[in-house]
Amino acid sequence: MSDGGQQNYGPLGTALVIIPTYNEAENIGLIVGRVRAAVPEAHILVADDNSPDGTGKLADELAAGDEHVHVLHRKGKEGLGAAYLAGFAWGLENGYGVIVEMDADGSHQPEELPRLLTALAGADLVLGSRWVPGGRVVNWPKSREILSRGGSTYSRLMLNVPIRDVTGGYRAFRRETLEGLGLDEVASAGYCFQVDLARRAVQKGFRVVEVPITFVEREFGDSKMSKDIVVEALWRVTQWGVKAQVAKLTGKGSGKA
Ligand SMILES: Nc1nc2c(ncn2[C@@H]2O[C@H](COP(=O)(O)OP(=O)(O)O)[C@@H](O)[C@H]2O)c(=O)[nH]1
Ligand SMILES: [Mg+2]
Repeated sequence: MSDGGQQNYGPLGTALVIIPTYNEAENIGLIVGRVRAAVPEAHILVADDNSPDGTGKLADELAAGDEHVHVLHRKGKEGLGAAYLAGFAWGLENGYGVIVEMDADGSHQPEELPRLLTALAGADLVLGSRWVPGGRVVNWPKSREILSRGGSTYSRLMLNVPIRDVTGGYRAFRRETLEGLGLDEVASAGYCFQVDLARRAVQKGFRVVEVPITFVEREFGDSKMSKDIVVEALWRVTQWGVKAQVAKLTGKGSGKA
């Protein structure tokens, strides 16, 4: 990496903000500009799944004019999890010390990133959290809040992880944390990708800290959340939870699902 070295957030190294995109043409310029302004020393990797609306091309144009912006072009829509895994591999290969997950649609406010990065000084994984005191959601219908809160509570109880917002996708990892999670075994694609990473971090003994965020529902473009993604998440969380319970009861294994 040619341009590392500037560090405003302690000795952890340069941060890479990974932004997965699928049809985010209206958002990509805005979000990249906001990240660049909020955390000027960080780099950005847009992980685009060949968006039909030309998001990848717009990202290329941003990258051409700014050496802090990079683009990973993927061949087609494979889900958020697969895009992140490819982005993590790219970030680790290129020597970044901190890797951040952030949505493209403005729900995760770049202006809050300095707080997440500061918290990483005393943690291995920082979760931007809607459901701890001080956290909140703006412009969500009540039904969506109930689904999200319910999903987090269900996951917390099923998996026995002491995290209030297990499904959130605004996160900062130390590189060593990602290296220690066993990413090769992660198969989850949708929301349960985030649950999977969080439960792995807890199981491996990493220090996981939740920092309150204000999550703002997107103004532009459409959500890619689908019923399939929710069903996948519930099903996998249930499987992991049951496996862990069985292992505990029979005294077999370490309780890892
Ligand atoms: N590369 C890639 N990005 C995706 C995919 N699905 C969703 N995203 C991105 O993941 C982020 C979160 O998705 P979003 O639709 O906002 O989900 P929601 O916030 O749960 O409604 C956005 O930046 C999306 O563009 C995908 O299949 N591939
Ligand atoms: Mg969104």
